[in-house]
Formats: sequence, C-alpha cells, structure tokens
Amino acid sequence: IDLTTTLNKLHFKTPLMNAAGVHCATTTELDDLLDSQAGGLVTKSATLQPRTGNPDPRYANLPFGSINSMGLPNQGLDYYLNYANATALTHPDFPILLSLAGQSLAENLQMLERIQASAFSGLTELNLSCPNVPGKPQIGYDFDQMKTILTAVFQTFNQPLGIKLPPYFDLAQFDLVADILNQFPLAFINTINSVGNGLFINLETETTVIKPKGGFGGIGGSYVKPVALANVRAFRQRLNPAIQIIGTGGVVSGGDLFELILCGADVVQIGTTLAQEGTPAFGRILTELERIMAQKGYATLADFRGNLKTL
Ligand code: RRO
Repeated sequence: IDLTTTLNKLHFKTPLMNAAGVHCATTTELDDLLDSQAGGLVTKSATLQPRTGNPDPRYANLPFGSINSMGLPNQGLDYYLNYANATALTHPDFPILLSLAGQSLAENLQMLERIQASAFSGLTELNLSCPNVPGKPQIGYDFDQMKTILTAVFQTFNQPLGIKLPPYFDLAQFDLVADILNQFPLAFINTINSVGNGLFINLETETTVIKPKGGFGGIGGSYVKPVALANVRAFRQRLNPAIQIIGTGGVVSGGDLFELILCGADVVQIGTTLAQEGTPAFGRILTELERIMAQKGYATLADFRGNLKTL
C-alpha cells in the first residue's frame, strides 16, 4: 500500500504529521518527530521574541479530547528557523513547516522577511487562529483583517505559504472566507485549529480545569472531529484546486484519518492524540489506515481522496 502524498511539491512518505503546538516546541521534541512514522513536521507557532505563555495549569486531558490555553509559549522564530535549516541538511527529504503567529501585521512581515532571507526551503504556515492570547481576537473570524493581512503578506513574501484557520460553523462563512482565499496564491490551508473558548468543569470540585482566561480554552480531540470533517469538506468544495488542504481535528484512529482524506485532505495532522500517546500514535494510526485501505481495495490515497458520497 502506497501512503505517500505531496504538499506543494514536498514529498511525504506518510500523510500524517503533528499539529502545530504539540510535541514541537523544543529540539528534543522535534527530533522525536524526525524519528517517527510522521511524514513531515511543523514547529510550534513562533513569535519574533521567545514567550513564556499563560500560567499553569494550561492544558488538560478530557474524556474525549483536550482543552488548552497555552498562550503561545515558544522559543522565538530564530530557534525554529535554525532548527529547520540545520535539519534540511541532515534530513533533506523530510518536509518541514514553520508556523508563525506574530501578534501584529508588522511582526508577521518581519518574520517572513527573516525566513525569506534565510536558506529555508520548507513551507510556511501563518497561524490566523490562536484562540488563547488574552486581548487578541482570532484573525480568522475578522474577514476584513484577514484580507488586509494576506494582501500585505503576499506583497512581501514570494515563497510557499499556507494559513491555519479557525473552525467555521455557517455555510455563509465558508462562502465568504473561500471567496477571500481564492484571491491569493496560497499553497494550502490548514483546517481546523482548536474550537476556541470552550469550557470544561470538574463536577466534584466545581472548578475549571485550566487557569488562564477563567477556564476558557481551545477544545481538541474527538469532540471536534465532525467540525474538522465539515471544514475540510466545505473548503474543498469551494477553494481553487491549486490550494491544497491540511486536515486537522479529532483524529484518533485510522478510520478518522481515512474520513478526513475522504473529505479532501492532502495531509492530516494530529494534536490531542499525539499529546496523549506520544509519537507511537503515528505508526498505530497509519497501520489502522492500511488495514482499512486493504479491506476496501484501495492502493493509494488518491483512490479515495475527496470522494465522499452524499445521499
Ligand atoms: O499556544 C496556544 O495557546 C495555542 C495556539 Br498559538 C493555537 O493556535 N491553538 C491552540 O489551541 N493553542
């Protein structure tokens, strides 16, 4: 069975990788990804300067997923850019995505200029959907601001770029956002980020389970799979075919991975499951996918990608 896929001409030996933020904040964690069955890796969303993020506890496992309000703790762009450029020499065939989450347009443009001036040959993912920085609304929900940012970014940056989107919940939003995105030479979109500002409660203690923002945080895991499937499907039906899709959200099993590809995902990311199981999750889920494909008589991902049937 052939599990290979491509994203903007980068060759992935498997379609599964980490989601930004999970197991990718330090060189130790990133090296684990290189040694796993992941087909590629993405680094923790970076800002120009290092950040410590929100106070602990800021991540909790839930019965069917997770809640987080990390608040963008990261080592700063240069740390991840240096790692990516060094790894390109030792692992030339391993696709690397750099995630950026500048706190202003100017900061994003400065980071893009640094990337462009370096030897970086991977893909850049601009995170327009962090739900957890106090006082900073998710850009992906402000369509005018999104268009302004993309206009400025594509005037500056001439290398392959994708964006990480928040989940949308209305068909009119899918229409509006796709209309904007189709005006730009995006390499890919990544959908979805966590479902922002959920609230989980410990019934016994009557308290929230995380501290920042009064307990509100981004929800991931099985809770969000139907939202992820819908967002991948809705954007695949609306976007220019040249814009590829990374599907993220709620992948626990090979069946979940199959379903996201059936909705049109070119590459699939795991967040909560990777946080809970560590890097062995890649091999487990991919083995489950191979069994499903063999049973159905599919030899490649292209045999079923985007082929969801409706009633
Ligand atoms: O660091 C975070 O709190 C965080 C980010 Br930047 C994001 O994009 N998504 C998320 O769930 N957490």
